[in-house]
Amino acid sequence: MNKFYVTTSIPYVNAPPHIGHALEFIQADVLARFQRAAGKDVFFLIGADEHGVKIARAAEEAKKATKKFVDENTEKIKKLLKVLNISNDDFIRTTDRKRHWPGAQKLWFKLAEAGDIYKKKYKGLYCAGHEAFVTDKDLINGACAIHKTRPEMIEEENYFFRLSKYSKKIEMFVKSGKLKVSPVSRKNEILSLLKEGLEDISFSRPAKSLSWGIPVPNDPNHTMYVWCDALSNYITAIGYADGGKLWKYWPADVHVIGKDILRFHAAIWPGMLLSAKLPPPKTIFVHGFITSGGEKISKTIGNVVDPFKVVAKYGVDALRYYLLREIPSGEDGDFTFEKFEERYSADLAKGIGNLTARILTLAQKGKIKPLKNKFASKIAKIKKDSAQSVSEFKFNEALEKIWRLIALGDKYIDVQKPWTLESDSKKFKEIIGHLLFLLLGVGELLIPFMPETADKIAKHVAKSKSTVLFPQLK
Ligand code: ME8
Repeated sequence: MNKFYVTTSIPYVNAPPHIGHALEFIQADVLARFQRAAGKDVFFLIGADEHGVKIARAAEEAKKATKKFVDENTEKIKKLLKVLNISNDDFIRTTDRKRHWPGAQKLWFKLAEAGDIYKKKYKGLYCAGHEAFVTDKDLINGACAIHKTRPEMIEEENYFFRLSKYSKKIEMFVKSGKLKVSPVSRKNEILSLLKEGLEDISFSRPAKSLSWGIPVPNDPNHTMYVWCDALSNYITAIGYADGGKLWKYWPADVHVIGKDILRFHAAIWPGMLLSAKLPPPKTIFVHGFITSGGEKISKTIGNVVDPFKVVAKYGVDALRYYLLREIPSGEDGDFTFEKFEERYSADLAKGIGNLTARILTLAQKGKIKPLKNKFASKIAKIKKDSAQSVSEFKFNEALEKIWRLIALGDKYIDVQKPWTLESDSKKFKEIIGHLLFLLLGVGELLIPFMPETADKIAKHVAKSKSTVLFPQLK
């Protein structure tokens, strides 16, 4: 099987995309680029979650027509993908009536056919932030622990999905690794939930309280629950409704998601797939949350980090590097401009930037070809080790290993002092030849992480022309 299908979650478009979304896009992009470079037939999907109470309300508050409001915010996601140099092959919107609606409705039919959809009167607390019913466990002093807002008491007749029926099977999938959940801490978290047994979940809302969504097939008085609509994006985008050449990509090899939506992906989604007689995704990789100065990122606190501004000031690869290197990929991590500038200065300007400039400035002095023998085995070893880290989703470790090669290059120059030699001497050419080979190796290793830098290195080595990859900060 030479295919590799990777997805990110689809952000809600109630607000412009933030640094947390950037992290997720970049992590998934590393996986896609890594597998492409390894020769896999990659399909990389991103999208936008455009339905639900939260979005309809945000549009109202902005005094905009809902469609116009979601169009604008989705455009911002697409713009961010460009700015971050994300190599997604496709983009699915849940308001897409050609691809997404028919697929989501077909899935509903399949669940109904399996006898897994039924109607029930229900009374519960609904948190619009979660787009889910919550229980007392989710509340602190009556307010949602995550969103800090009071959930609404709702009593209505809804369609339910018989998730309870699949609880044991999903547990088996996760336990056995047929559905791998990474890191292991998240696997344990979901297993403890599965051990308690899953309850059936509400799968629709009356159209009078939620009209911004996909109508339930054959019952326009009901709108599909936003999570049922959203999760199905992973299959509707690749032609679930009517087959076609993209369908070969299912099951997904990796869903990249954040820790707050683990339950939806590792419990509800496999349940839906089981009911529809489709295989589960192979792996769910769960990243942590980015805080800003140690606090949850929030408009009220005023610590929102705008990824567009960071890229405009420091360049795309500086942001990619920071998010991949400083945030331990499966855990929470912090963003501050102070830390960002520290990393930038030490690892980029003085690290890879300086090494590249030193080598290429010296290489300009003569027509020097990269020489393979000295560093080849070291590079091969780091390639293998960093690939292992990527396969475990440990992007920070992979980069740390690649930076060892940079340190090795620096040390070699300092010891050999090539600037003390005649530039047409054999020794000089040899030393610089080894260094050029090392630099090419670094560049190649960086392709998935910092594609623009990797490209610049390859081009400048080919032309023997010096360059400033990361200018010193003023
Ligand atoms: O959950 N740091 O959308 P969303 C890191 N539409 N990641 C963060 C983050 C932070 N501070 N805040 C959010 C949704 N995320 C649904 C998904 S998928 C079928 C539907 C992550 O915009 C979050 O964990 O609230 C999730 O993976 C992604 O951003 C989108 O979050």
